[in-house]
Amino acid sequence: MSRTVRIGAIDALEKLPLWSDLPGGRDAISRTFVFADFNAAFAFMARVALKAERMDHHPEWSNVWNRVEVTLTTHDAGGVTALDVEMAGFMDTVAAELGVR
Ligand code: H2B
Repeated sequence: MSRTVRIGAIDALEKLPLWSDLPGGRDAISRTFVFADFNAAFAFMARVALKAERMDHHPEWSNVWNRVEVTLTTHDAGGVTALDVEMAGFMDTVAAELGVR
């Protein structure tokens, strides 16, 4: 069962100017974070991981050295929900604190 109502990427992106929708029709939002080095990128991931566990809402992401590529969608709902907007906003805040480029 959906934990929350699907709002869709278009509505979500109105609140998230640094995020994009995905090509190919999947209802999800993405952002690539580039930090000074691996230490900052991994600090970002560590802080987000704790938040994800608290929310029971987990990003799809990959990391190569100073770069973290993130896709957010709510699997239970089959698309973007308020949970993704909350997580994206949290990521933006943490990334800014860690000096994202
Ligand atoms: N994360 C995301 N992004 N979407 C989900 O639907 C989701 C999740 N569901 N994390 C949670 C875990 C679910 O698998 C557990 C069983 O609540």
